Amino acid sequence: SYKFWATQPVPKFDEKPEDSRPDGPIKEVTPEMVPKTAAPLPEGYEWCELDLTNDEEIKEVYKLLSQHYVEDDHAMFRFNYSAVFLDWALKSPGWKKSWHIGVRAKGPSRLLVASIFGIPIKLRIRQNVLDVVEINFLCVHKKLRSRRLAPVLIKEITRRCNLDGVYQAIYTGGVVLPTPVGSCRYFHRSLDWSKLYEIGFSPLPPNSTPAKMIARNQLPSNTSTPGWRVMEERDIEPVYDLLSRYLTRFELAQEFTRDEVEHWFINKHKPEDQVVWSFVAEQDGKITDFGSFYCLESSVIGEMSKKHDKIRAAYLYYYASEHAFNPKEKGLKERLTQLVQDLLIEAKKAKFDVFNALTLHDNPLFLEQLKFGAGDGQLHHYLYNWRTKPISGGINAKNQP
Ligand code: YNC
Ligand code: MG
Repeated sequence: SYKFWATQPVPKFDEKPEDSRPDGPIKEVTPEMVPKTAAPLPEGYEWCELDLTNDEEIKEVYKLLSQHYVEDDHAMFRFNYSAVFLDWALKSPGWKKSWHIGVRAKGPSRLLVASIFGIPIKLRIRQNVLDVVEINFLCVHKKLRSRRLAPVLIKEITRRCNLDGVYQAIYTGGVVLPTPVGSCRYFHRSLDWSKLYEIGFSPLPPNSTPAKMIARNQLPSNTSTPGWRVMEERDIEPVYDLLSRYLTRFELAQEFTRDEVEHWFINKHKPEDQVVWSFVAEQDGKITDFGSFYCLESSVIGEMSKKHDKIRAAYLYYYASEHAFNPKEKGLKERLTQLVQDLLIEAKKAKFDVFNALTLHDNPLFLEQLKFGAGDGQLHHYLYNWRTKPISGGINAKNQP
């Protein structure tokens, strides 16, 4: 099996970690050998570039993904990335239209039936900093599944990145492919337990009652981190400085520019369209802490959709604290627990139903104490055309299909 992936520059499952070749590309690409044109598609379909500066085209991508993108294993929920989210996620600094690829049906409908997207980022993998493409939103219409279209899309985005001198990629997925560089699990923290119970997301544990579960998930009404407030434009530089230093703790992490900090963390939308929420703690004029989450709804698609049609989920995004560097301060575990509790309080205030986090970065320090429970979803992280030993923590937290 893995007929396609066996042909690609990714590690085989049986490559031993003790086989300690130095970090580096698996395959050298000769620029002259990169094809100048796209491979053909099956009869009746054609390639297109998606123009995300055009609201109509964003809506087409929204429609494809809202009907055909990732579902949970039991087909109860499907991610419902909003048009505003897609605009934010795909038009980050340095974005290129040529890395926003679609497949359309020929003929008058020109229906969008498949997509794959890349954005450029700088990624540090241990001691190496690389210009890579972050791949996301690979999607094929349900009626075109199992026709080997996905490999064609993957090869086409690879070709275009190679033409631009980019030879490595990072991507994530719930499916097991050769070979994860790291794997983590989703954890969930109920904010509206009753709603989550009604749609079959949260179980009622034996020996508990709904009243007990609601009480257990109560949060304080006020935040407790000293100097806590919404992040503003004037905080971009200090957050950039703090986050950059914080991310050096990890073996695999994105290297942000100042403009990326602005793009990813400053909300530019009206309240009903808000995608990202960011907060800082300021003490004596200094930013000591930073934390953020983003909004990603899921559609309820099974029987339960009669009760509620959407789950409003907040996903823990990046955070950083000076307490990681200052041994005189209170411990990092205690501080992060307080900071993320404040994010939970803010998410509750912003009417989220659930707060999700992965077991990466420093998250294992606070998940249990803050009453997150393990979900059944896994998320695997992959590198394309780069050999390195598996990584235990510290992975790019944003890329979550
Ligand atoms: C997947 N998620 O194993 P083998 S995540 C990569 N990522 O190949 P077909 C995947 N490969 O086993 P279908 C994959 N899922 O023969 C399947 N595959 O080697 C592999 N779902 O292709 C699979 N979105 O077209 C097999 O399958 C081959 O019709 C089979 O299409 C797959 O965005 C898919 O989960 C996922 O829309 C498009 O099921 C479809 O089933 C679908 O016959 C719902 O494909 C939505 C969904 C995936 C979300 C994501 C990250 C994608 C990363 C792609 C890899 C990028 C590599 C780097 C490229 C740039 C390099 C440079 C420079
Ligand atoms: Mg297919």
